[in-house]
Amino acid sequence: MENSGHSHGVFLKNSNAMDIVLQPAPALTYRTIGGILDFYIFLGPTPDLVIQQYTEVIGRPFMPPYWSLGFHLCKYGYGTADATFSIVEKMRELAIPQDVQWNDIDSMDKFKDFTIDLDNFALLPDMIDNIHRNGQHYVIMLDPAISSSQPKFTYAPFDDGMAMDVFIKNATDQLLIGKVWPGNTAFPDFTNPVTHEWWAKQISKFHKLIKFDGIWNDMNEPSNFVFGSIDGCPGNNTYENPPYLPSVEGGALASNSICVSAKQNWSVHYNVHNLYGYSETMATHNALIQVRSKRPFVLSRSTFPGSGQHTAHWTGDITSTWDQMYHTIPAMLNFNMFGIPLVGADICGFGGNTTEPLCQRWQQLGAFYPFARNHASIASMPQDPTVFSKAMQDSTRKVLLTRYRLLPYLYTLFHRANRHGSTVARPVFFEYPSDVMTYALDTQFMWGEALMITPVLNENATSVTAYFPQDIWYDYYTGSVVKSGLQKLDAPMDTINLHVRGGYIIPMQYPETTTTESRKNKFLLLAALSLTGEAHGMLFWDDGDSLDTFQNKEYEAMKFTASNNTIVSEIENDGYPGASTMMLGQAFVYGVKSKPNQVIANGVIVQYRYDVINKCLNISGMALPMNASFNIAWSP
Ligand code: MIG
Repeated sequence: MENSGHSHGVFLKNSNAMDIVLQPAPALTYRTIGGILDFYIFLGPTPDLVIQQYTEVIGRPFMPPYWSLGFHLCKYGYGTADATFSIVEKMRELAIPQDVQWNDIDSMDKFKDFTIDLDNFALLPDMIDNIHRNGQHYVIMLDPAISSSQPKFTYAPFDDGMAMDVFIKNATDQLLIGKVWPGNTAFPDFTNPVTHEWWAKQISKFHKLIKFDGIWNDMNEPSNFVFGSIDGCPGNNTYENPPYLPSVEGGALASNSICVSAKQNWSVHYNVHNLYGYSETMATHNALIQVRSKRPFVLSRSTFPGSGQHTAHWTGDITSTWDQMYHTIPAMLNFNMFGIPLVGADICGFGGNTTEPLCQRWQQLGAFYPFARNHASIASMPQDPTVFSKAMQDSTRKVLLTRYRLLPYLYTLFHRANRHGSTVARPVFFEYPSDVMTYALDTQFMWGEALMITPVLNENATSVTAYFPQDIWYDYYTGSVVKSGLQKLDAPMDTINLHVRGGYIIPMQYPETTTTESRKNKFLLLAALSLTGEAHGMLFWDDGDSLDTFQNKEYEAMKFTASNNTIVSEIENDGYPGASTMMLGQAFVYGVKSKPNQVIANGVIVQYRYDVINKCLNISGMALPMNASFNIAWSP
């Protein structure tokens, strides 16, 4: 941000190890130990334009499948398919929304990729069938390191990989062997096109066994339990011992990873270490397309500029503390600026044990992570919503239903990220670049232009102080107006504060406990009027799962405009094959100054209620086809 309120961006495109030091000057010093000095300057001048320009260079984020915007549950160490499934069932019984169930490495046979532990997870295929029959989805983990020390012909992924020559070699051209979960392992070189073929082949074979929908790429820094390799790394080697060493973890480049003198197709590992996860998720993304012929979902721990084209991201192993929960907000906002908008942290924390109040508040915050997954370590107590009190379950159901209701808005934001590179979850200053009070605000954030989210981040708090930039703001739930400036808001345990910005129209849909079901429901509009009685918004909609719906024009795109006591829609593209089932059932208009005498939708008188205290109009009982323009007018 410049003092003028304008902004710009600077990007050094370089994959080598580097220090970036913030100087008091103020200035940044980059010290990179290799590669090309490719600098880009993005002139903005708005923060949003800076990110649009940056993502034009690095690649725009992929369009996520609709189901991946639902709520995900995972834990390392469920132990059995039964134990996993009982949670899915309990979630259904309690009617708490869940779209996706995951398993971690404990579902594998001795932690080997592409295997199932038949003693404990033999029922996995049945569970996945059931999950699919209920309109839900399932994600597996694939670590990059491939077990290398079993007898020949007992583990095809390794044998095939040897035959196809996909594994990374050390400086003297022998197979580089490290140690990860399965024991001794080889590391696929995902910068080699042949490796992509091999990876897709393994994924396709495994998919015949279990019908997973998405893939989780962990340990892809790449992470290694031994230094460099089981034989260490060459001693007097300039790559391993460069003249300058940035302040890397463990005091050596190969620490917790593989030897940087190792050889890859793109270059020596020294140059492409930071692209390991990037290249792996490229391969995983493309393999999923080949295998499922649907929009892929990949989650990766390691990322690089441009990874947003192929993968979602989570922020790794955080602990279950109030302080770490707070830090997930800047992390999520950073990754939106990095062009990886589908990002979230492990809801309720990964390591350590959560408490019920922490998890309750974290479920509320996490319902507004673009990627919303509750995940915990093997040593942590179970922390899915089903294990807590009824009050906690009720508030989690409530906030997840709110998320599901808002998904058409979120999905539209993802479409805009995909087409133009804008952020989805964004810092408040992105919308108010001339208001310096917003610059350091990291305890609240926005979805797009229109929705302000203010979570509770402190234990025992039942109120929260929020900053509202100069504008007109409505309470999302009631439509009551909140004044600009610092405001103390009530925040009872069962509620997260949400506010809608005047001038915007938010498309919504009646929620169900899966997106498969909610997608069948009618839509709603929330029009938050500006002081002059105007508002606008848009909706992007398609089947949520097919590839390239935008390119093939198989989508609906429409604009909504409110002015002169009327909301009209305008169709920009009418190509979604299911468009005739899209109906508008209800519209809320916030900021209507007086009670209307009548409301007419497409020429017909419709029911409405007017809240004189909050000045809100609630127009219900409609069924307006959304694939044609409609018109809702209230007489003043
Ligand atoms: O060495 O697969 O960040 O989410 O549960 C730890 C087990 C490996 C680290 C991931 C975490 C995952 C865990 N993994």
